Amino acid sequence: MTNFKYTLFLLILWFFSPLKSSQESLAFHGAYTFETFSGQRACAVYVSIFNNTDKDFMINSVSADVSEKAEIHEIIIEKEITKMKIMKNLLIKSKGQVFFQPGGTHLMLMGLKSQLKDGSSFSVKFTLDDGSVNEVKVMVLNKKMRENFIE
Ligand SMILES: [Cu+2]
Repeated sequence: MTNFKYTLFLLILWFFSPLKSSQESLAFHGAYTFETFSGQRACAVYVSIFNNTDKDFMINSVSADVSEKAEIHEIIIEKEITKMKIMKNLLIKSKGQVFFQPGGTHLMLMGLKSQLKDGSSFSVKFTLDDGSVNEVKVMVLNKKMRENFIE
């Protein structure tokens, strides 16, 4: 049942996040986060990034309209302790892809300006090394969906 729900969920996510038709830049797909509780100051955003172009792209900075700060974090394990480490930039090679997902690389929003409600959405901007900006819509999901992602 859980698997079915998960598959269905991915299909829905896919449906609501059309790929950019232009192959000139990176394609961002299915960006989501989970609703926050009142007073929560940070949250993680997950997204799949595809580079179908013939050149490499570097993500140099990220910003969100709902937070004061946005950073790309990777998860590292140091002396058996899991830590988040900031990535100053992220290279996405030609024909490559990067998946931001729970337990792995993610986008961290810090200094949330308001509570993120289930069913709402907001935008995140990824600035690339060629100076272009990709605006990506992030869907806010019910916390209960989380159990389908983390085993
Ligand atoms: Cu983080």
